[in-house]
Amino acid sequence: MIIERINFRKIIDSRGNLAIEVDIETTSGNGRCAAPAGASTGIYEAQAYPESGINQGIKIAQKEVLPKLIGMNVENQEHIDQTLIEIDGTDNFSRIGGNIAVAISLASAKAAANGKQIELYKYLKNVDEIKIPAPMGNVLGGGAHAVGGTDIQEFLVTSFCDNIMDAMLANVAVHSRVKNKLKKRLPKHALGKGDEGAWVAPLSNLEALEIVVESAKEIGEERSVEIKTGLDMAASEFFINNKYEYKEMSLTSEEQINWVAEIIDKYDLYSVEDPIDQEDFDGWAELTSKTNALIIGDDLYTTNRNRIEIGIGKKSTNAVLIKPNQIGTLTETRKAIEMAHGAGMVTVISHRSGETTDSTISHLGVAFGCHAIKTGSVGGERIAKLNELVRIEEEMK
Ligand code: 2PG
Ligand code: MG
Repeated sequence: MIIERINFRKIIDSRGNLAIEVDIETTSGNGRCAAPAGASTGIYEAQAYPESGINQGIKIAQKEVLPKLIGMNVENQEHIDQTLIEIDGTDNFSRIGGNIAVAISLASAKAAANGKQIELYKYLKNVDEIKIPAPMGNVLGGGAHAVGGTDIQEFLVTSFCDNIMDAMLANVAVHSRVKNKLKKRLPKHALGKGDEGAWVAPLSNLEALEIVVESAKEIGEERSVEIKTGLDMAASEFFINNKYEYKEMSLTSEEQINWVAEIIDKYDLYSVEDPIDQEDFDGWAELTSKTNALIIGDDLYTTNRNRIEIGIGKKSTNAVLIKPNQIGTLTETRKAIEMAHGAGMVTVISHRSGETTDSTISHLGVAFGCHAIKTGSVGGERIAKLNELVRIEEEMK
């Protein structure tokens, strides 16, 4: 499975921004992968493209990566990924772009799976027993993903069912119940959607939370399905001069920890992502020690093993969000997941707010034993990943 040709192509993502898509052709199979883009990016994540933009990244990749990778065996993933890291030469892929690196890395794995004529999840599988991760879907929100919504970026539901379709449908039903409640509550307001297809409405954070909790409870009872509510606070986005600045209040770090612990308790929240600023490992640990909910580090860790190691040492979280383009290679993504699982932490593989119809993360989530997959509940680029899980489940059976 020797790489014969690599093609770089510009496409657009769900926000209409340019995105990279990479095709890799080998002597026996081909792979294609496109990279997504974040809006609320962590300061420690890989830089998506070089300072001067995607064109410069493609130019460097064509000139420097291509000659090194042509002739390599795509089954040698670690070698490919190490080569990408070495050619880039920075610690955050700022020269060739983390998105270009991750698209090359994942397209290589897809070419290898294709060459073996097996599905990617099977090719990558590194756990004894595979299962479909539970779908975690954004139903209401704001933050950096919308104009005029809540300070909290995402109000999410996770449904647990015996099959992925029932779980997807339960999430969708909550999304639609939230719309009905918003229509009733704000009859004169136009209702919008954010970047991930979640509803956006002029509500306070707690009003929004109550609507989602109520909707999840109703749908759960109607369908006899276990539906849990969670948040992605993306708190680093509104942590300004050492204060958490909400529209309706301003909290010190200590007050934030207590407030989050209180709402977890009051609303029986299942998961809270990025409740604390990305630099405050100790603040995270304090919150985690106060609750049984999943406290998920996204901007805190940026899928980076060095940072996950600090979090393990300090007991900062009990869960890690995984986004391959935060770290730039498949090997690093896999090792980050293994490190988290090794420390008894739960992992959630995740889309970005700017997405393409690429569904590689669905395969990674299954192959690497992630507990859940955060990938929206509706919208073409979101359902591309969900529907791929339907296909994977069918094939698994
Ligand atoms: C997040 C993601 C995805 P973004 O914060 O978890 O929901 O958003 O891609 O904008 O970082
Ligand atoms: Mg997040």
